[in-house]
Amino acid sequence: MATEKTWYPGHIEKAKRVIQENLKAVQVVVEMADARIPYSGRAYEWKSLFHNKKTVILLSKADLADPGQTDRWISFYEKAGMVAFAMNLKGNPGSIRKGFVSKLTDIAREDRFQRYMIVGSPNVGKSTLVNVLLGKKKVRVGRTPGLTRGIQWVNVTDQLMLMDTPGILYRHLFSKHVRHKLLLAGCIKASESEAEEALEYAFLWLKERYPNAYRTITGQSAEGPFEYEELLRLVGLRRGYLQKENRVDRSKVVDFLLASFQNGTFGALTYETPDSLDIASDSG
Ligand SMILES: Nc1nc2c(ncn2[C@@H]2O[C@H](COP(=O)(O)OP(=O)(O)O)[C@@H](O)[C@H]2O)c(=O)[nH]1
Ligand SMILES: [Mg+2]
Repeated sequence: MATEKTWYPGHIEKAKRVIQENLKAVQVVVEMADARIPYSGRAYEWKSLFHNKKTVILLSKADLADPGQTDRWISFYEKAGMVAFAMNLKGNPGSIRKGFVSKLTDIAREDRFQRYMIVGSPNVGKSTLVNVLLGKKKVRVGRTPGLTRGIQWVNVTDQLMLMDTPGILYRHLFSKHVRHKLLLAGCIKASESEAEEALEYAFLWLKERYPNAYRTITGQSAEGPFEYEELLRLVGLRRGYLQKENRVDRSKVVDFLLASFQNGTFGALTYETPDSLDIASDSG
């Protein structure tokens, strides 16, 4: 696959191995997924990696996701018998700490020493969470997917320890739609052509699910025909991304649009809903 190198750096395989080796040292695995892609964000072997462990789903970046859909996803996971909750990790540190500890202590209550492993795809917010819980900047946080290289243990309190881990993904992300969603959430990098496919996917999704956002971004009505090329041109003209002879600078438009989706500039949007899910094609 042409893009494999960009989204499967060699250290992911090692990360999975180290995670498995350390699983016995924790009582609970906290699986983090971006609230904008609560299912596709778990594009790794969660069944085989964590099947014997208590697993909690933490939907991060809740501030960037559609709150109604976040509630639906929490019910989706709760119906599957899991503890699930959502957080804006850029919010008030005090309430994040309180919320996290109250969710988790219920589960590990029996144990005097609580040890949690924080896992998830690259860029989902694992280090951010650990930093907030620590209350001091001790773990590196960055925009570049894959910044956390090694496993690190941190003591939150005398009784509570966390393990921050590097991001994991399937080696082969067979589903194009899953790759598109991971890209829109900033969990993987991709070639420009794949970025364009993801944008086309995003526009179609918005047209159907978020007509107001679609209209604001493209200047087009959601009832009208869908012309991807025309949308790029219109966004380029509106942003003034022009080259010689007033031709639209396509790669600038693509970069702008992708970054805007990733950063949540276009508003609180969720890229998949429990009812939209094609679960059969989503495993890798
Ligand atoms: N808006 C928003 N940004 C977040 C949230 N959590 C993390 N981020 C940002 O996402 C990026 C990746 O975070 P990081 O903790 O390094 O991800 P990691 O690769 O999973 O360790 C950083 O720019 C964070 O500031 C959140 O809840 N909301
Ligand atoms: Mg990290």
